[in-house]
Amino acid sequence: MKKNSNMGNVGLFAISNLLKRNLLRYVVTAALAAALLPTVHGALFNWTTQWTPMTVNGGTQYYHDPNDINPASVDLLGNASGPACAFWALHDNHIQFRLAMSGTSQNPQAVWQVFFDTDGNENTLEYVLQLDLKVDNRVEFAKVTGGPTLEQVSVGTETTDILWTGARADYANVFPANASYIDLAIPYSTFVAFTGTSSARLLFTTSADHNNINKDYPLGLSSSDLINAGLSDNVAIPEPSTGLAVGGLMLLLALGKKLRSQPSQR
Ligand SMILES: [Ca+2]
Ligand SMILES: [Ca+2]
Ligand SMILES: [Ca+2]
Repeated sequence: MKKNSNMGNVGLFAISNLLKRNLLRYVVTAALAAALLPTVHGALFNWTTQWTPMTVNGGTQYYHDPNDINPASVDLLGNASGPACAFWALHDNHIQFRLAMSGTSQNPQAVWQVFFDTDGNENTLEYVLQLDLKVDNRVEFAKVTGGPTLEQVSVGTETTDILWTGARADYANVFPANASYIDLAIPYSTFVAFTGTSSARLLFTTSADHNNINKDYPLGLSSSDLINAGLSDNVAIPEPSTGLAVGGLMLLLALGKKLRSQPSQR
């Protein structure tokens, strides 16, 4: 009996030490995660409050025709002398876009689109970031084919065409606080990984379908106009600061070294 009791004590001691070591690792890991993550408020990232207006023709604000599309929730706002209808920002490691509409909707069922010309051939669009509240209810980053007219643009819907998706609740703001804006975002690293660039000309539209453009066209254009007539000035999105990531990695290495240098209790 005594022998068994001793074996039991040894076993309990080993388990106790194992739990202590694992607990230390959990505490360190949790503290590291808390230190490295940006402050968030129930979301994966923060939205910017400092939007940069998109421009066209070397500095004119990017605009649409006002009050030319029904319903107002897909009618891009503005005119050549008015405020821009499209904005962008790089904030909290996410590329963010804002589209200004002429009205809101309680239950919108449409698609808001940001197209990208990334290869320099202005007769084609290569990618789209779109908020699809018509079919899939998510933010989608997809391959685009077709052209050179706007009505010939085709957004891929096959699994191989959809490069990335984000939940609507995380990556879109649909008429926040009942303001007539649609905001959508994609992680900077995701965009660069798929496109191989962070420099592009953009085209902003709305649609009743998730695989084409058939609602509002930019700059007073119509469906038979050319893609290149609707492209913004080139936007070169700067790389986000890597200071935090490098600092976090150094902290991680230092802690790992400290843990390894502790005498083993086995
Ligand atoms: Ca419009
Ligand atoms: Ca192109
Ligand atoms: Ca879709």
